[in-house]
Amino acid sequence: MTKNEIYPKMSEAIVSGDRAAARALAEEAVRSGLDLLEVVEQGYVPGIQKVGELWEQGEYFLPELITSAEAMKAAMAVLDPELKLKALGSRLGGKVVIGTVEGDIHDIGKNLVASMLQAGGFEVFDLGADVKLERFIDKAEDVGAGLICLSALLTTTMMNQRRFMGLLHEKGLRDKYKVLVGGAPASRKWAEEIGADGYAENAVAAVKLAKSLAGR
Ligand code: B12
Repeated sequence: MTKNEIYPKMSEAIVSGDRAAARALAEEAVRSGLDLLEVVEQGYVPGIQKVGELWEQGEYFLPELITSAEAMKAAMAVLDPELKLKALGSRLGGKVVIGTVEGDIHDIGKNLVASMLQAGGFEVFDLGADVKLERFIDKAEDVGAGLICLSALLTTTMMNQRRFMGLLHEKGLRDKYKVLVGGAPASRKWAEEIGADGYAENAVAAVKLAKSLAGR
């Protein structure tokens, strides 16, 4: 299958919540030697974006969202190890701690950012979703990370990105780490307002920004 044939099928597999198809198409992409970063961005991400639109238009409800999210995870379970392998040769020592802030269980976007950072040569410590703010700091201290990435998808939980900045200041650690924020309600203006080091609207932009903050 060519890219033009396979990408719409990937998107469709996510929109229809077809886990088996999402997985099989990812396997086919790996077998055919396609650029897997492009596969994620141009094949699967448009699908999950479409799901978001359908939800906002009231056409999709929670069960559809959950099956689409599961399909996305099935595809990423195939692609992630391959992206990691690809990154091994180019690891340049940047360590990143990433997670979705406490109170928030959305993890699809965060997982994409984590995968792309890994593929971009960073060593990624993914704490998962609904992560206590202190854990980000504990982990970063533990592994000697330079960058902390906070994802938030709810207008309520984005306040935890602000709280996190306060916590870093309180602990006297603000200058030790670069902090990136992201997720649908965040913006460049928000990052500035809370004193974070940056905001990126998608996973590709996040990698670019992380590299420039890491001086690469
Ligand atoms: C899928 C989804 C779910 C799934 C999540 C499954 C999962 N495992 O993640 C389920 C069904 C579980 C869910 C639950 C809920 N959801 Co929901 N969900 C969505 C939906 C449709 C898509 C989110 C998504 O995955 N997008 C696709 C990914 C690829 O995009 P993304 O997350 O934005 O990530 C990209 C960028 O933002 C960026 N990025 C993300 N993180 C980071 C971090 C950094 C550091 C950087 C630099 C960049 C970055 O890069 C990513 C890749 O390009 C959105 C609607 C929308 N349009 O966003 C609603 C949405 C986020 N949900 C919403 C709500 C209200 C809820 C619930 C409260 C619903 C309920 N009543 O129970 C619960 C939340 C429970 C909780 N405590 O967290 C609202 C939030 C409203 C608000 N403004 O606060 C939204 C906006 C829908 C709406 N319009 O009402 N949801």
